[in-house]
Amino acid sequence: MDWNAGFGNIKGCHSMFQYILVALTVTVANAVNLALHKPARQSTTLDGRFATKANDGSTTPAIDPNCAHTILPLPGIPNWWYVDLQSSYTIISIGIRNRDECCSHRTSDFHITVWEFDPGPHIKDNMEVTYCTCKYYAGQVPTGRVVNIPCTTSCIGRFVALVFTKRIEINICEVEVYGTPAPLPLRTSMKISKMKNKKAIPSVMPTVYSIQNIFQCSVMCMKDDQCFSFNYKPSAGGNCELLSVGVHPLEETEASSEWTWGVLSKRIQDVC
Ligand SMILES: [Ca+2]
Repeated sequence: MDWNAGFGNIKGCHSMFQYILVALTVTVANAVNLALHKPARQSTTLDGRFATKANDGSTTPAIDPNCAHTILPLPGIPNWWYVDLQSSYTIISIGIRNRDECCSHRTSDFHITVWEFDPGPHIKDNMEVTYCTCKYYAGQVPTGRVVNIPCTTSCIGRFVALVFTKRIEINICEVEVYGTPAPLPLRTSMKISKMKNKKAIPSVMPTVYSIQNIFQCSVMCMKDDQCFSFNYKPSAGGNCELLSVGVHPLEETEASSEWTWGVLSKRIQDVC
């Protein structure tokens, strides 16, 4: 896993936090479906029911010729479907329609993830740090119906991937994606270094969050103008500690098999 590859181009004209606030105030009403007719891909394909059938604009809830269909995955390999929006957006919500004539239980229990970079055909191998989870949808999408799922985390990216947790074929009749254009590029970029098995020791109590993955911990740090580095461990509760400039000298670290220390080597700067 190339940590820096996942973060080297995180940029924004204003602070990312400002844009997130704006994005959250935008309603989906009259919004454009960003996924429509964009390139799509899925883990496997059964009988010509390609990934693009899930964003072809046909919302009829019958499998042919309207819906995408994969085969049963190998054990330990998730089934997935994703769309390339061909530009970066702050994702606000998605809509997903289930089939109605058979097997509707298959469209259930999936992560809606947003990626800055193409997750490629080996999503499982890229799922440690390089994406943002907009929402985990637990349960089944109602038979033949569409559900609109708002993101509970504001994610910026170009690729929206549904990653299913059950080992089962997936059928998706239509996916719609809504969002707002991502922040304009900055002239400066950010680099984050990751040091595994190490934890920075702050001189005062750090700001602590419970975060799903290390990517989100790093985003929290980027949103905080005072954050200089962060400690993260992959467990529940208080697993993301944000450390401010001046709180700790760089050499004050300790060895720890649980923690990873991430350091921002360059701050995002507003050039507008
Ligand atoms: Ca369709």
